[in-house]
Amino acid sequence: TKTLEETLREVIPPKQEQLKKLKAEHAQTVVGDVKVENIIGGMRGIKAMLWEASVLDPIEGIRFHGMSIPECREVLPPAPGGKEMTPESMLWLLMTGKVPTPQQSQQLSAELAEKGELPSFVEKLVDSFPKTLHPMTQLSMGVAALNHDSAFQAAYERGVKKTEYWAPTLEDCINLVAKLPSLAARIYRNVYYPDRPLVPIDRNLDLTGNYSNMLGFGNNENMTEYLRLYIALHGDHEGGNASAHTSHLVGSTLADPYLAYSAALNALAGPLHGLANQEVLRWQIAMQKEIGDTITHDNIKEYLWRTLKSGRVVPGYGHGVLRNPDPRFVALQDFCKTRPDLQASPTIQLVQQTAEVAPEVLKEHGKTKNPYPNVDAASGCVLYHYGLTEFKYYTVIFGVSRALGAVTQLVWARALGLPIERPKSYSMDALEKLIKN
Ligand code: AMX
Repeated sequence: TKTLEETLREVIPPKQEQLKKLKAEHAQTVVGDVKVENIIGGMRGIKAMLWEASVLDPIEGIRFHGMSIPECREVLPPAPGGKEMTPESMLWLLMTGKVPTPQQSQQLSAELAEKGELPSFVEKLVDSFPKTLHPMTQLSMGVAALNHDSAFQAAYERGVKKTEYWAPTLEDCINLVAKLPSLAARIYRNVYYPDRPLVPIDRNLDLTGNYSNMLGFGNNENMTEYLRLYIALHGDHEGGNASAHTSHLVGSTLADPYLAYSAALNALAGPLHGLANQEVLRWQIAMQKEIGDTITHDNIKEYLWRTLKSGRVVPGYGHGVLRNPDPRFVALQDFCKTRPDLQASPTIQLVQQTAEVAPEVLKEHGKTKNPYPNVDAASGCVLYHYGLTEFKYYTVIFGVSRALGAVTQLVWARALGLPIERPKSYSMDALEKLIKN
């Protein structure tokens, strides 16, 4: 059976041809226009990036190489003994556009386990951080430091040809994905359980099996399965979101994948983006405390209005592109619906009931273009129920996941020879001049 690199060697040339043809035949074809509102509105709506692995439809949600989330859950291989698609299977799909065989997926798991250990200087670096340093800052710094051993950087210094850039980039990307669980789990242990012994990588486990084990949930197969689904689902959300775009932008300078992804993690750490999952749980728990045991739609509604009237956003609702409930939210809810223990959890019930009430309240409030839940509305409550109650850590799990899409793009950007990013900006005066002409 073919390895990931061998499969990529087959799929890259036809894509290179496709791009050549697009350039030759359509370089001047207009596919949209730019309005002043796009320029002052965070570039929203401008079609301005090439991103191969996934496309986000405002109504349907994300598709990975054309496949919806339910389709992926159906066909992507699970871990041995499990049911949920694994992040390795998703990575294979994102990178190659093909569904891996169970054997290929397991082969990739074995490669990741083999490469999963951290260099000792990174372990020492992470161990030296104060416990009070946010886990996302720790993750970003740890990832940046991994560039010490970058294969791309070494190849670039040797003067490797541009057409060969993608292969050492792939090597770095696989190493990065492999090392993220050890790094992320070390941060968790250092910050919250400094007396616990560190758990070594088990070569017989998949990436998430090891991550769950290192976090201390190895004997809870439901939690491990949830993490597999969570990490596979959050892997990619097309290119324009802040973390993915940051990784692509930094990578377009030919900075190595560790530097590019470290930058992406800093974008993910903002409360309007990945940090929202930490905020959702904090907000739901505060609601739970205030409302007490008798949860009704009316008292949830009242709490929602209080949040909005105090000038805050409702975390976990709204989206830059989506105009419907997020299918990732639906998939996580679906996971809960099949498990009676989760259905009985008061926190999960509160999250579900909030999702029944919030869209109407947000519509009445009349500001957000999308009153429906996004993935972050649901992702934290299951972690909380299974005992991972430290919300400040939640975005780190998102950070372990988002690497799947980011590294895929780094490999493809180099395989396709995409240039350094450089959009045009205007001052307001220059914009007014442009309008007058
Ligand atoms: N609660 C209250 N107000 C909201 C809102 C929410 N959940 N979502 C949007 N709005 C407000 C905006 O703040 C904005 O108000 P303003 O005109 O006073 O500035 C107005 O509605 C219009 O915003 P929009 O065009 O609908 O959204 P956007 O594209 O500018 O922003 C997002 C998208 C996600 C940042 C925004 O919906 C938000 O802040 N949501 C809450 C935080 C959150 O859940 N983020 C996670 C998103 C998913 C992810 O990246 N992980």
